[in-house]
Amino acid sequence: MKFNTKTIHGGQEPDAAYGSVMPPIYQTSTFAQSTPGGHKGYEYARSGNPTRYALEKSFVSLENGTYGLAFGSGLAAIDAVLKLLKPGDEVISTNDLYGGTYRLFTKLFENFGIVFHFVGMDSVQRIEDHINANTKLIWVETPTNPLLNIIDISATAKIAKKHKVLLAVDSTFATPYLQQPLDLGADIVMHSATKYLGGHSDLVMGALIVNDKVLAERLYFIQNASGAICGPQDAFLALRGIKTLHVRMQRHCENAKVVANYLVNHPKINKVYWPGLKTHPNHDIAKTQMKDFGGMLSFTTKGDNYDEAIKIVENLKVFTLAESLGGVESLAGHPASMTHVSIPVEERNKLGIVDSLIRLSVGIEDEADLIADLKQAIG
Ligand code: P1T
Repeated sequence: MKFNTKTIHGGQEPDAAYGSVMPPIYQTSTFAQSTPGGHKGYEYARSGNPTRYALEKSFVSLENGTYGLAFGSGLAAIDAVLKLLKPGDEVISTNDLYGGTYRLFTKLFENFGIVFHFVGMDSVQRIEDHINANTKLIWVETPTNPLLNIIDISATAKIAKKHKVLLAVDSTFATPYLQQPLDLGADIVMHSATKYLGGHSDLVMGALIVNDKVLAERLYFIQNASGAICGPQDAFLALRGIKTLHVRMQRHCENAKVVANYLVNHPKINKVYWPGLKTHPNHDIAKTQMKDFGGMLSFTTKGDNYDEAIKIVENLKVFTLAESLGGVESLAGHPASMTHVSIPVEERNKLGIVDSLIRLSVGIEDEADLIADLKQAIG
């Protein structure tokens, strides 16, 4: 089945009871048993729910995986991966990544004795240089949030395999429409389904997809033991959102290209971060591992100051100033004071997450309205 058919039919067939084309919302916490253990596949809804299972089958189909798990948020999914580890284990993580992931790693898991190395992953050699006998996990976010760096998944997977270390890829910005990390050698692909998979800014959810049975069983055990599942209503909404993933993503990419080209030629704009630009340092890797370049971009102004950036995001009218991304509507954010505030300021400045950085999640509105809005806001 091709990708554009999988979004609609992948892992789905009409419901066995009445032929309902959309999976019913099984709004229940428990399932009747005829005798202890005598049930129809489900016993308690933390352990499993048919609506959630339908969504997990869809995830698996989209990522060319074998096992899928749906969580109550993207961070709950990341939390489950980190619970595979023990005190003393070491993680090599992308240095430019979502502030909430950084916060989870440094403010929670460091307390449990996990050691993190935040590394610029533009050099695969740099990743290998940090591997030692305690290294258990390489955590890659690509494209990165908010600077849109692209990390070579295949090259990283080769190193992970050579050293028998797990490779997990947060593929939230790409979605399975643009890249499929398991096919490139990753062991775990993770999504904040809150974003493009849901696609309508109406739910919070996370996903993990893997191929290895033992790894899937360990993650399922963690999910069931810790309990960070998503509810059946949200599973239904995500399934509905996924049905248009391919058409939405195509349009997100087209609109982002128009916006990126507009900003590149704007006299007040300094840097534009979008992997589709030929001047982007990782453009060639993006071209090989992604189908298109995505709907996320960031930029700085020549004025390069906090007040100017804040004025621009406040002036926007079609773009809504808000955290999050990946919905049909365009959003603007100021990473230094919003999504990445958990990263220490010296670290942010070193990475390029400066006070003048503005991040756009380019939606699927008419491109002329988006450009007109940017024009009036930037001046
Ligand atoms: O918000 P949640 O569903 O828990 O997902 C966390 C997360 C994980 N990974 C990436 C790459 C993300 O961007 C996020 C969430 N990001 C935002 C809310 C944001 O505005 O960047």
